[in-house]
Order: sequence, then C-alpha cells, then structure tokens
Amino acid sequence: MALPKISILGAGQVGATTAHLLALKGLGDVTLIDVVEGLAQGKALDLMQSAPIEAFPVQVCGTTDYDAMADSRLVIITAGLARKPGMSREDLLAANANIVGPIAQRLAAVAPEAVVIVVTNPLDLMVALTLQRSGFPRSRVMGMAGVLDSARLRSFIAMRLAVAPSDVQAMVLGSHGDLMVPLRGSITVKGKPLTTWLRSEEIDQLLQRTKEGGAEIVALLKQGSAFYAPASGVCEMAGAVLRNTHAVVPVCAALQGEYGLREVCIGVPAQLGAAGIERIVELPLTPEERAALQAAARQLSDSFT
Ligand code: A3D
Repeated sequence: MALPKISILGAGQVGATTAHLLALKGLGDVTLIDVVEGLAQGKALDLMQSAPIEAFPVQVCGTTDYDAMADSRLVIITAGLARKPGMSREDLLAANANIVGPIAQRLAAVAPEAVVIVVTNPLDLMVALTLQRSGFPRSRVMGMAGVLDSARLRSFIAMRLAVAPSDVQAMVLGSHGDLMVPLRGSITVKGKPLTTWLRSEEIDQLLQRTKEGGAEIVALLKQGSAFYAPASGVCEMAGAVLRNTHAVVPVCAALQGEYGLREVCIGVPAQLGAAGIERIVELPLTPEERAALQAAARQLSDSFT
C-alpha cells in the first residue's frame, strides 16, 4: 500500500527533526521544503542515508519548490523565524506572517485536500492566518502547542516526583504563551490527584515553569528555540491523523461556539482522525479555568485585528 505523502515547510530544527521522527515511525513519505537552496536537499539526503541502518521504509526528499507539496495528505508548517533570548513569540508576528501567508495560499492551490498542522510562532495567530489564506474548513487546520505544553508540565512533575512521565496525566489549553491554561484540578499521578502528592505552592511553581518552558530553553541555547519535544508533539498529532486513531489531544483550533468562544483559534482538546479535527471536546472547566480561557481568547482576538 502506498504511504501517505507528508510535506514539511521549513527544514530547520523543528522541520528536520520532525522529518526524522516521521521516517523512524514510518508514518509517510516526507518532502522537506525550505527557501534556502540546498538545505532541504542536504538534510533529506542525510536522512535517506540513515535508512539502511534504521530500516525505515519511507522516502525523504528535499526541494525549494512549494509546488512539491502537491497532493500531500498532511502539510506541516514550520517555516519562519524562531525566538532569540529576550524575544516574545509575538515579536515574530510580522516576519512570520509574511512567510506563512503565501505558503497557506500556495498549499490551498496544490494540496487542496491536505490536513495542515501549523508550528510557526506566534502559534495561535499563525493558525488563524493559515485558515484565512487557505480557505480550508476549520477541521483541516490546526496548531501544535498544547501537546508540547502538556508534555512540558508532565515532564516537570515526573522529574520532581521521580515517577515515569507516562504515569503523569495533565492537559494544557489556552494560548501558547503567558496565557496558557493548565487544567490544574485534573492533573493526576498514577491515577491520584496531584494535590495528594504536592503542596499547592509547589504545584504553582511547576505551572509557572511550564509557562516559561519555551523561554527557559531559548535562554539556555542562546540561539534558536526548542525542537525535540516540539517535533514529538507534531508527530503525535500526525500519527493520530494518518493512522485515524481518534485520539483526543490538545490542539489549537478555530472555535465556533465551543467553550462559549467564536472566531478565535486557541488551544482546546480535539479528537483527531483522517479528516483532521473530528470534534472539539468540551471538558467541564472550573470558573477560574473558563475565565482564563476567555482572557486568552480576548487577547488573541485583539492581536489579530
Ligand atoms: P529554524 O531552525 O530557524 O528553521 C526555520 C526554517 O524555515 C529555516 O530553515 C528557514 O530557512 C525556513 N524558512 C524561512 N522562510 C521560509 C519560506 N518562506 N519558505 C520555506 N522555508 C522558509 O527554526 P525552528 O525550526 O526552530 O522553528 C520554526 C518555527 O517554529 C519558529 O517560528 C518557532 O518559533 C516555531 N516553534 C513553535 C513551537 C510551538 O510549540 C508552537 C515550538 C518550537 C518552534
């Protein structure tokens, strides 16, 4: 059976690491596309030379040509600038809108049936832009951030309690940034509420570290931002779409009334399958969580107008 075609825009840190993981998982044939001549071609060739050792069955190729996205089942947009120390994600808005907008327009022309996962920051605004420029239904455009923010929180809790990360369950909604909304009351470790493991002040500290999780890595790296965990987040979403798993994961999606919000792209739990977003899952939120989600939505609406 032919493997699905996956195109990745941007062969930088996140794009190339995502290509590597997708190949290792055998999720599809990968086309890497980057504006820098030779970059995508070189990384694709390097990845193909790992195939005899890793025994993955997929093809990876690289190009500068956007039209190579043609007939993709899945398009992943990582093209754009990454943060430097001291920069907020919003500082990237103008530059990255000029990169993502034309990509969204082109992909609508050459890959009109694709499901799109956006990674470029500022994430929630780039999802809204991709939706607008592609003209795609909201079911086929989503952003990766909640999976990453949730994984960061789970890893911090696992490190603090010295338990397996897979024993920690947590979900982070809202905007990818200061206005993320961790569902504090529903965090569990080995099935028991986090409040039975840690004092409230310690939980506050872990939540704050999660909010600053991206900046912590930017400050350490001094150039560029995180890419291993972001690429894992993208692959989790890609796997749910390509393998039609119906898994529920937090994604940035356009809301039309869910959670009482409209005309905004923001992080919420969604069930993913072959068609993209199959449904947005409305979890019961506490009044504080609902207010935090609304505040994040207000700020995003202000930024986009
Ligand atoms: P980087 O390693 O700089 O790669 C970006 C690539 O995009 C570079 O190779 C560029 O040459 C390429 N590029 C630039 N313009 C174009 C264009 N017009 N067409 C095709 N390719 C182009 O950055 P990165 O991979 O570390 O990060 C990529 C983006 O993802 C940035 O905006 C990051 O802020 C964002 N990011 C988001 C998350 C989220 O959780 C949402 C996590 C990590 C990174």
